[in-house]
Amino acid sequence: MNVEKIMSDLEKKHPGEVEYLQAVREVIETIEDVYNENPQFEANGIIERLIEPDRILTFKVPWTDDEGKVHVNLGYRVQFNGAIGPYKGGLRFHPSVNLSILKFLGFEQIFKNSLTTLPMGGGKGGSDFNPKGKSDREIMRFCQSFMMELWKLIGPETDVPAGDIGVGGKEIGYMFGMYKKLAREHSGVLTGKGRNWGGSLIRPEATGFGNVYFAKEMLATKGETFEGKTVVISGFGNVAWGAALKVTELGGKVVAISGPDGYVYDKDGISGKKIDYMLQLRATNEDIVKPYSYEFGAEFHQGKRPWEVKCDVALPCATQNELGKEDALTLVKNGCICVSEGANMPCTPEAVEVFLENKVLFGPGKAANAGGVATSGLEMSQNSMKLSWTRDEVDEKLHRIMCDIHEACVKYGKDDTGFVNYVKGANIAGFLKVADAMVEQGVI
Ligand code: NDP
Ligand code: 2IT
Repeated sequence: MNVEKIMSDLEKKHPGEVEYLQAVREVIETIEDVYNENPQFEANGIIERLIEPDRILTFKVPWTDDEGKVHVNLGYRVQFNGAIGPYKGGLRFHPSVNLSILKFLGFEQIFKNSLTTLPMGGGKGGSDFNPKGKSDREIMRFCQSFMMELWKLIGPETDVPAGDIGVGGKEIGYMFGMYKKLAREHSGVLTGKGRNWGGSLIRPEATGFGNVYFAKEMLATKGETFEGKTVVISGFGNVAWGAALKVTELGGKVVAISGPDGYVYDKDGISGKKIDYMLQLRATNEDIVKPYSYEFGAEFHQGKRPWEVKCDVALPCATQNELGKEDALTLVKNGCICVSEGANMPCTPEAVEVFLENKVLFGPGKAANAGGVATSGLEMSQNSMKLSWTRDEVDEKLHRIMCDIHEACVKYGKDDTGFVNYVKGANIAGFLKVADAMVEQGVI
């Protein structure tokens, strides 16, 4: 494989799709050796077939606001690769959404889903719709309009979307309602459903829990635990709150958490009812973290990112490319020993390089945040069997899966000095399973 040739051809075909090109480059650079050692991959054009999505659906989503004004957003579904199972991946509603972002997310999802050990292909979708400041009825009308197009492409054995940024239980509910009406079936077509209509326990907190389980395994390779560790988390969404809960449960102290308005530093730790309070703030759609500082006497740092806070462990859980080289250097200087990505691709390639050079335990998103989609996979299993597992059963399976993912990363990422490059490990382990399946299924 010639990495530079592949990248320059791809760039010519898709100019300006920076996030997508960034994600592809990271994977192909790390799998190059394994690819070249297996001539059947080149003979079957695996890389050329893997880096282009199977198909992309683009559609308009018209909806009417509470004042009667008509709006038009763009909707997408990228079905990237279905070699090991039905397409599976979230839907993102955020004004920044474009095809480059959804293609990067769909591409990452292929390897992440492969790592979970469950039979799921990779996909992603969403819209540039901004749910912030919208009423419930506006969100409902948008979700219904979105599903009136999307339903033709998805199904419990074809493509199973879920949540991501801006899409939580409420949006999944509205979309499921419309799918059910159009398809005339009550099935596991979406995950992250409500508990009473097919949802799985633990799914809302699964990504955050899984991220902390993964970090726990990384720390254990150095004889360390979360007990007494200082932790900093970015974002305050679905992923961040699950991570904050689990860190606290394992004896760590979350001292900073960020929202769109800046970050709070609370030396006493953000736990228990303080997390409940932040969840309430989030539900109001207002500034997220500033009121926290009044309520609990914590410091508020307007418009700043939390990476300047001294910590042992950093968990970036907001969005892509939110932690750059300077942030990474600051974290290293302050003694941070572990970074585990709750978000997808939150660290820039330059930041990742800093962590690897300084032998920081670095868990890439496609391994470290796979707990969310893994629990979606467990939801699909429960739907197929028409039964539901207890909280403990789901949590135990999630924990096992995260340990297995860690083991796979170590298997393929450990070098002669004993250092584990989890980026390389995750990419190779995720890739091999998909590539073997593609070879076995022929050129399609
Ligand atoms: P939420 O919408 O619940 O929260 C996202 C948080 O990130 C919010 O605080 C949001 O602030 C902030 N954010 C979003 N976009 C941007 C941006 N462009 N710039 C700065 N801040 C931003 O989403 P989730 O918690 O579900 O997702 C967070 C991350 O985790 C994403 O990268 C997602 O892909 C990833 N992930 C999610 C999984 C899931 O199951 N939900 C599973 C695996 C990964 P604001 O509202 O102001 O934009
Ligand atoms: O990025 C992700 O893995 C998710 N948003 C979850 C996808 C899913 O299908 O549960």
